[in-house]
Amino acid sequence: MLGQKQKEFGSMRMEVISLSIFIMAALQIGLIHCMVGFSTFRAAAYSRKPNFIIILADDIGWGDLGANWRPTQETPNLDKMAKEGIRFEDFHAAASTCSPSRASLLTGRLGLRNGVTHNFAVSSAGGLPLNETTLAEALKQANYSTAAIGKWHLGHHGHYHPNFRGFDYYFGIPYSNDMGCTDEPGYDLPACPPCPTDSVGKSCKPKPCSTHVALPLLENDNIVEQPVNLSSLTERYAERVVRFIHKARENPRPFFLYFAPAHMHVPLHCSSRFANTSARGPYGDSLRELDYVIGQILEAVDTDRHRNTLVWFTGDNGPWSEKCEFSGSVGPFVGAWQMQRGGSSAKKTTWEGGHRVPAVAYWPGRIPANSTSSALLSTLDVFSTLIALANASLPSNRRYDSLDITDVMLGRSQVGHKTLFHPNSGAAGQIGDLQTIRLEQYKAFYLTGGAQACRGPKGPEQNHEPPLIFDLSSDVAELLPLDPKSPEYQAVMPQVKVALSELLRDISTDNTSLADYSHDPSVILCCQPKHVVCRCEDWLQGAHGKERRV
Ligand SMILES: *[C@@H]1O[C@H](CO)[C@@H](O)[C@H](O)[C@H]1NC(C)=O
Ligand SMILES: *[C@@H]1O[C@H](CO)[C@@H](O)[C@H](O)[C@H]1NC(C)=O
Ligand SMILES: *[C@@H]1O[C@H](CO)[C@@H](O)[C@H](O)[C@H]1NC(C)=O
Ligand SMILES: *[C@@H]1O[C@H](CO)[C@@H](O)[C@H](O)[C@H]1NC(C)=O
Ligand SMILES: *[C@@H]1O[C@H](CO)[C@@H](O)[C@H](O)[C@H]1NC(C)=O
Ligand SMILES: *[C@@H]1O[C@H](CO)[C@@H](O)[C@H](O)[C@H]1NC(C)=O
Ligand SMILES: *[C@@H]1O[C@H](CO)[C@@H](O)[C@H](O)[C@H]1NC(C)=O
Ligand SMILES: [Ca+2]
Repeated sequence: MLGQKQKEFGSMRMEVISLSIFIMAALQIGLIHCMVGFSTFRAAAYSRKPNFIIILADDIGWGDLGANWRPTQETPNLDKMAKEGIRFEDFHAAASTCSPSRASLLTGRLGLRNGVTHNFAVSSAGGLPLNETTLAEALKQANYSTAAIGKWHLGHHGHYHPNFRGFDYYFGIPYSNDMGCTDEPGYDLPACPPCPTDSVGKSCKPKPCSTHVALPLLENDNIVEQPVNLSSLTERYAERVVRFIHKARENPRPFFLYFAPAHMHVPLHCSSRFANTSARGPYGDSLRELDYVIGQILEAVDTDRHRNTLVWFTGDNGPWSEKCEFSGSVGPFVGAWQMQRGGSSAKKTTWEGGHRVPAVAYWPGRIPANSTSSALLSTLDVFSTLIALANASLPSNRRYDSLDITDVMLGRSQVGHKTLFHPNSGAAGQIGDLQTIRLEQYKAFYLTGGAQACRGPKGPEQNHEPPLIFDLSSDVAELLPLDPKSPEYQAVMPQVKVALSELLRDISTDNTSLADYSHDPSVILCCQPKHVVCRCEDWLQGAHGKERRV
């Protein structure tokens, strides 16, 4: 489908491979020539730029991290990571749903700037706009070797594929794991029927399963499995993650690994090893599996005696509470004002449960152990922080919403954002709009409602003029808004207004992008168009590696 572009990409890969062979050869010659200088070479290798591993879980709740929330017991490795690193308490996803949150993490810009305001579909022709520069592109410019393993969800057609967005290597499901049928239905509600095996007939219909096409697994631009076997997916992700870390370390270049597992998005899955091991049911089993992979990553990182790898774990948005017991825990951030009126206060919404996510950074020797920061931070900050640590440079013809938080991470500062803007992400109102504003400990809502609760209604859409303002320092549950007549409200309200109008003015004079959200059935990833849901496992097994190109 890519035609000429695909060929270009193929030859580009060849160049990368031959370049690394050249570097390896040069290094060996160098070593032979100056055996005496071996320790100098070691010192040079040590002083090189840091490696980065960003782990982005899907739909995980703030309360799913044991170090955040006592009742949770499924995350011993993440808790250890927190104990030996830093835990960010007031850390927020840049949006409350998948594509916009991921786009902001990788560009350091809000959806109103980068154009990604809602999710892409299996038939989306577009993706993250091509003139947006990704973190991977910027790091690649600074000599990093790069890989994305796991969920992408920023466009899969043509040049929107991760291999064209700065990632040398890609392995994963190009969107959410509920965007296609599979054979071993997970714990989705209701459980989706398996993909049909007959090549003719109907794809299975029952809602909410979107099962018109089987879920594909990609390795670079090949479909290597369709439908993907979700039971063994995590094992394969872990194996590739660990292999990438070990291989990249042999390389003189530093590396950037973006690992976005399917956990904790429904359908929940785990290998038989974790099935029925948690008192919390399927969600807990799956959380334990995620934590196990984190353990494997830490182990791989810890074998590097130079300890030059920053591992940063966080989530893309809060729990999808309409999935009931198959969704995560918001901890104390229950969004009580909304709950009392019906409707969800988690994923898709701008209540804390929608965007406050667990966040832990680990870098022994650099990050002080067992530290906690209560600075106001965002997944937007991953961008500027990594760029700064890599001494990489950025296009200057656009503005960013990202903060370099190196000093906070290294325990030298407690200063984060003064304001954060939480975009509408599929709940009430115009998608992408900024109608919830965080200012220091205060949070103002101009609009509430619009997301569905577990077995319940959607929250009624309600405009607030003047806005509801909560003081999170005394009301994390967002229960009681300040009295508009109170001096506190009167003092905060004008600041909120100014902050919002300044940001909107800044965006209106920035170079912004528009994403193409059009649909085109021909872009649907399908390894066997003659099959009703594109099942092709038999064909692949017989094909001796002749995988189907996307
Ligand atoms: C990248 O590596 C090449 C060769 O290894 C070197 O010449 C170049 O200076 C490096 N660039 C940066 C930005 O470090
Ligand atoms: C999926 O993977 C699991 C675990 O490796 C295996 O037991 C099962 O047979 C696989 N299913 C299919 C359809 O290949
Ligand atoms: C887990 O429990 C369920 C329900 O009791 C059962 O159907 C399933 O076989 C169990 N799985 C394993 C791997 O023990
Ligand atoms: C970590 O910090 C907490 C509170 O800040 C303290 O209670 C605990 O003992 C510390 N643990 C270690 C291993 O230092
Ligand atoms: C960072 O990059 C600038 C400009 O490219 C260079 O002058 C400077 O020496 C670099 N600093 C480090 C620590 O590599
Ligand atoms: C927008 O892009 C143009 C062309 O690259 C540039 O001259 C201008 O300074 C940019 N504007 C901003 C706000 O960066
Ligand atoms: C991206 O391209 C579009 C259309 O060509 C332009 O309007 C927009 O300003 C560009 N964005 C950036 C960040 O340069
Ligand atoms: Ca998500």
